[in-house]
Amino acid sequence: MTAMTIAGFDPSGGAGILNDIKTFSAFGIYGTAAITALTAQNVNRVTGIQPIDPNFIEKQIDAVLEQEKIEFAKTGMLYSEEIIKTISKKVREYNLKVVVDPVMIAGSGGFLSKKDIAKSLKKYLLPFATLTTPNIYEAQEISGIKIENVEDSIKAAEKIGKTCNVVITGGHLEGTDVLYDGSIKVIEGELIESNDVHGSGCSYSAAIVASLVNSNDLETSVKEAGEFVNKSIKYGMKGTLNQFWKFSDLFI
Ligand code: PXL
Repeated sequence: MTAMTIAGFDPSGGAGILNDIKTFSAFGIYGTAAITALTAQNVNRVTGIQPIDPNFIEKQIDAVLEQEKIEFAKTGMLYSEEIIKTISKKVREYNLKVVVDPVMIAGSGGFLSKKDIAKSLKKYLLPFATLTTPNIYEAQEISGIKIENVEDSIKAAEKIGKTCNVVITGGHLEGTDVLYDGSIKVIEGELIESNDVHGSGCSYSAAIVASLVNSNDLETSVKEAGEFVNKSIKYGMKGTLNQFWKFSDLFI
């Protein structure tokens, strides 16, 4: 039961591949990772970005897939059109079912992508994706529709849905997620006030992948991931990721 994350490295451990691996573990899934970019950051600011050479990203993916078959993967920070094209090629080469988290800006407001990334995602990666998981700002960039309420979110989901399945997360819409997987499903959620949400988008897309690996369908996976992230925020991201799966549990 293995999954892969293709994403950026956040040394604070809150987001990016470190978060994804912790989330996979919380679901009992073994995580593998290909790093697309190094970042220097903490919860307050991004102080540096070092994108990885696309040829070296390919090498990482090839090395992992040479060893074992992986069905499901997620992408996070991809940074540039060049990297997006490379990932698109690999997704097709290995028939990966990929959940695309269209990361654009860090929670702190720092940029994690070049501008026009939405256009590149739409053109090169979303047509091959199993699902994309934008928040309302990312969904606005992808769809060109301004989102101020759930009605707008539904319109944007229908538009993005012409390219691939989508769930627009409701962190900015009182917790209401809008899923389009052939038809619209409005998933009411509870909004938990917190300043500790750094990495919650990463956890969400990784949890969807983990739930898919655990043989759940898309709608169930989306709901399970929503509950996981809610609990993580409620009890503190750090606390919960550890609480779900403890090494010591193996020996009970
Ligand atoms: O949550 C978005 C995100 C994705 N990837 C990396 C990040 C962040 C947010 O800070 O640092 C590497």
